[in-house]
Amino acid sequence: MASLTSFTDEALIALDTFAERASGLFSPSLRLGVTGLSRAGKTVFISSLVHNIVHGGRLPMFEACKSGRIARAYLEQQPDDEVPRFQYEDHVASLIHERLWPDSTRAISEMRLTIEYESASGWNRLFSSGKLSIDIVDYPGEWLLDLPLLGKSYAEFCKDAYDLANLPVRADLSSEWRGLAGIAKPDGDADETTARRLAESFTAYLKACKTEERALSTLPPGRFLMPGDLEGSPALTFAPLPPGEKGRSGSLRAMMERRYEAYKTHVVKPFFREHIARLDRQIVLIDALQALNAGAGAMADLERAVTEILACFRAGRGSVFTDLFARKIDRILIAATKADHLHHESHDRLQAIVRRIADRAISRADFSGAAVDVLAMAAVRATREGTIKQGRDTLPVIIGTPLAGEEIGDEEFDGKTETAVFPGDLPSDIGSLFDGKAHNDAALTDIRFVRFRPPKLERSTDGLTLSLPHIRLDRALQFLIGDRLA
Ligand SMILES: Nc1nc2c(ncn2[C@@H]2O[C@H](COP(=O)(O)OP(=O)(O)OP(=O)(O)O)[C@@H](O)[C@H]2O)c(=O)[nH]1
Ligand SMILES: [Mg+2]
Repeated sequence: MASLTSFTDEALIALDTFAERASGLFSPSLRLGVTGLSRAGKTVFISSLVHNIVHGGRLPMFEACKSGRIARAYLEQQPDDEVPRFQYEDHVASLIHERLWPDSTRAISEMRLTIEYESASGWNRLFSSGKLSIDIVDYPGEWLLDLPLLGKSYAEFCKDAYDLANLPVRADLSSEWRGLAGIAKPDGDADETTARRLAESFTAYLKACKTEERALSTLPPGRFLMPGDLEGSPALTFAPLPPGEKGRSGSLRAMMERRYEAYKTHVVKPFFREHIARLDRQIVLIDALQALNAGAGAMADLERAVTEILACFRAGRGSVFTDLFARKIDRILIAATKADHLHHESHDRLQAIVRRIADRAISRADFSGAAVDVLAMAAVRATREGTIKQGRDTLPVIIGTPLAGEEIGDEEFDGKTETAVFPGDLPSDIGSLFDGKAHNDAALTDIRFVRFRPPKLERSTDGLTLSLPHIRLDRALQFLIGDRLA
């Protein structure tokens, strides 16, 4: 991979990191990266994490909480004034009171959660402040897709885009854009109308790849799917051209290349520098169920996206910035999200699938020096478990309220009725999901995948609403921050 950033970026990041470490001596803080492609469950994870810590949720595997050492947890003013605050209260209100999931995140936001605790050991009590601030940033998952672009020239971007567009799972969706690009004249004079048409057509192709039926993941540039404040901006008016020689000055290819480079410099690098390079710990959320449901092409594409993105966290060794950065993220948790869609008997298999996706990513990137763990979890548990009798068999089922419009077979749900669903099993031989022999358009498992509404919360005897139920959020917290509260 080409060098990630220029010297100026390296110096800036080194300076930032140094300043933060120095200030961290006085008031300990930890930047937790919640990484995940769009719809992986970042916003729900952040909301549930804060709600459970602030409201003393059931977190038996989170040691500080279990042993009653957390005195107080609250939201505080965040460190970066220029970043909007994460709308925690709104997200929790809609999850709990309206039983609605948050909308797709359209812009960046940040929040600081401060935990006051009592150290477990007398020694630590003497030297620690008994206070830890956790800074968390939420952003549209699409933007992560841009990080790998930092290491790619325009020529490499074009080649990769064409290689992907020709895959069986994409060829029909990309044909219109490839047709347009095929008749454009890369060496002809730069022309704004052609550039705009190509960018629009390429964007339409990326959007089509993202629909539920295809559920593809490797879809850069991320701002084409989620422009944020760049909506309609000329910074997004470029597209890949058929691979070829470098364009002469003034040509369409030269203009596209210039805009691609400007996109990296003015859009991608600042995001990387300000939000990604400063992380101390990271949880990577992976929604494998969506891809499994869509087929082998979607699984391969998910693995590709995760591998490329994780490589950015450990790329280009040997520079001032990467050496600093590489030492910084010391714990990475890879989490299979939405495990509440499966009966707990399948959780181990879901975990194994995500471990397999991550194993490949980790073996290609260099994660030495960081502790890595893998976990199947649900930040918000929307279902409970039960059994139903069918003839002489007893089937494990999950019970929840499917979202309005969800279907199983001929049945369409109304969003109000609680239903028992037999979710089906994940295969015991997960190798078959990755060996590429399965058909692209065939689902890989017989899981019955429906989305559920957030759960109806129980009330305690004194009428208080209990905190959001989850699966293994406590284990995730113990791994991510447990040692900092020891
Ligand atoms: N059942 C269940 N569904 C979940 C859970 N977490 C997320 N979901 C579902 O996944 C969808 C996406 O979750 P978000 O938290 O909005 O995902 P995100 O990663 O923030 O997505 P972007 O903002 O688009 O990047 C939600 O609307 C829910 O349908 C969970 O723990 N359990
Ligand atoms: Mg979100």
